[in-house]
Amino acid sequence: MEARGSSAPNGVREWMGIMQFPVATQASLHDLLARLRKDNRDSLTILVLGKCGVGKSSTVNSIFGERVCVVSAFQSETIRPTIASRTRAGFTLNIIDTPGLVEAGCVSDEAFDAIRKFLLDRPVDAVLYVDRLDSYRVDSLDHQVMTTLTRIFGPLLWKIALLVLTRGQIVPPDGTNYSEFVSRRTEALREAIHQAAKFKKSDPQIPTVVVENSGRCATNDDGEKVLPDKTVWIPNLVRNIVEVVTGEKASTYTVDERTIKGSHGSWWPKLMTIPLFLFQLKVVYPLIRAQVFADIDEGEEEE
Ligand SMILES: Nc1nc2c(ncn2[C@@H]2O[C@H](COP(=O)(O)OP(=O)(O)OP(=O)(O)O)[C@@H](O)[C@H]2O)c(=O)[nH]1
Ligand SMILES: [Mg+2]
Repeated sequence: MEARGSSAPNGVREWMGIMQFPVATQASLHDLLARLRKDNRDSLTILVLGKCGVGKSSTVNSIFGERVCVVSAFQSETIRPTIASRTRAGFTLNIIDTPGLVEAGCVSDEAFDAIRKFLLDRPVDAVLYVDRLDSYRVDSLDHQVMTTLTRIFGPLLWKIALLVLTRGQIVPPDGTNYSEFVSRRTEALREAIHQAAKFKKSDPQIPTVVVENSGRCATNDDGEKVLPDKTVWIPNLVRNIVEVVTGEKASTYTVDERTIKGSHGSWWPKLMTIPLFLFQLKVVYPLIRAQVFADIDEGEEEE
């Protein structure tokens, strides 16, 4: 049987970064790769999306275990979509890092355009929608970003998406319990996504994973990076991605010509042109015609 998943580009570099993970993390990752191979997949393509500076590139680097993307605290370093690929034991992992979806306080049309063009004919197996855990509000800009994602890429994008919350090592304000803080932030973002994605009430919630990309992330006795609630987050993130990919709802998302031309989801304005044309033909045109003939008759009578 032919292997499933998006194809690997030629000349892909060996995934050396995996070897710098502690042995326990490496073992978990190898188990997960084996699960994918069992599902007859020899490659995986992950798309990373989110606002500026939320930690998209840092998360890509954390997954690969090496610096494949430029990261900066002070300016947008990711100016166009880029794909990084690494191969390990016959399996290829491709991750597409993208520019921030917000520019100067507004949704960046330029970023959306660049992403949809980049995605043409590049099937995506899973999407990471990245935001910060240490933000307290879901504001109108968040809603705009999510709604624009749905409008441009279609609701299917969210069906293969995971919500990834960076800066997982925070100390919640006002003595709030860590788990409670994570739940409240997660719920607020999930609700906004649920609305923007036009999910039904019965649709499952988007899976959520907390990560900590800082080099100063706490570790457990095995040297694995852990969150304040002791979750070993790198295998947890990859496990969630594997579940999205192998789950019942799994589907490889492709941006087609229709999406590129910007017509996704906007069929109704076109449909509206038909009654408008008929209205002009049957009502406006006869009225104008009658008025013109009336004017001509009037002119002739005056002569
Ligand atoms: N403490 C901490 N800092 C993080 C984390 N993730 C990212 N950062 C920092 O946040 C800043 C922005 O990170 P990037 O990875 O460049 O963010 P980005 O979303 O790729 O940014 P753009 O490409 O500009 O949209 C950098 O200073 C990172 O070191 C995290 O989990 N914890
Ligand atoms: Mg970046």
